[in-house]
Amino acid sequence: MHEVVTIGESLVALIPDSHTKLRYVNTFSKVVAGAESNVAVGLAKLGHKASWLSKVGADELGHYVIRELRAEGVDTSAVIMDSDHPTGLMIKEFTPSLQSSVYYYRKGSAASTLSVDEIDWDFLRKAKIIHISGITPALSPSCKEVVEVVARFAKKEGIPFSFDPNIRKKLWSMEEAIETLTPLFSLADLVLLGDEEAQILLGTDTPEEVVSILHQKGVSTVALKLGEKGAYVSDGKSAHYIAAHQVTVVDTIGAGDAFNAGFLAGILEGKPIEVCGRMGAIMGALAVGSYGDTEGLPDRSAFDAVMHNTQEVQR
Ligand code: KDG
Repeated sequence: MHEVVTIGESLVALIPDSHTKLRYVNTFSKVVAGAESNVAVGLAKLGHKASWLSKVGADELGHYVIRELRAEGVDTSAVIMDSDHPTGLMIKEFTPSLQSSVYYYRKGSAASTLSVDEIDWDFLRKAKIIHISGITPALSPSCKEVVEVVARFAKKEGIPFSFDPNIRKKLWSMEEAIETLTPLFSLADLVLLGDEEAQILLGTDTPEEVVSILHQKGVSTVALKLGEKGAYVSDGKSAHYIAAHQVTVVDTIGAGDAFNAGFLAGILEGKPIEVCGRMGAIMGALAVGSYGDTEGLPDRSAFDAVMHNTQEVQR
């Protein structure tokens, strides 16, 4: 049994040990990255049953990804190992001012070859929520088809489909992203998006307008992530501004996925929408305090300590 199934590519990420151009870096650490597996890790750390469905290469990096995700408590039983394609790789770069960049080496990766006939529908049917980000359809035509077919399957089966557009400009053109991602809103029950993405896909980043447009498209629950300004969340009955939780920022990559994990944990626990928003904001803030995407995420007791000591979340 699983509560949330996420589908998307995980990569091995190399993190430089110094804040300079990659040409001058000699030492890297390796961690696992990937928007959907980040959400699964965040949920598992909070005590929820999260599964990650994907493909990795039948190579050392593929074994590493599976081993790490399992160690964090994520179910990887549906992951396919592919002998013909490699595990994807990305390298982060930090400028002296801590601005992060990402370089991808993922074209033709195992995950990008995932196709509809490889999906285990019985496995998906057991989910309480299916979560996918807009990175997955950007990977290849077959991945795009997987996302569209899974979203329609979720609707037919009455399984809430949670969608984060996660626009990655390095993976496709803006036109392709808009054309592919916008129709997915109408198939989603939960939409978790950033304000820049709202501007690109919906033509506005005004929180009340974003929420109203998405509710009109049939989305029941919306979380608009506003970065250092917090979030705006709505379930159609009430809407709330959620203040950001104060932290020292080291690397902002992964914050959105961490927010999603906290928010979805709140939904699974039947919490009021405002509390789901606070859970998301706390998880998002804790993710930016470390260089990897998920290393800063708390386990349940550490999370509860922050949640309960924080009467008013301030920045
Ligand atoms: O949200 C963080 C992700 O962007 C990162 O972990 C890598 O999934 C990734 C991607 O494709 O950019």
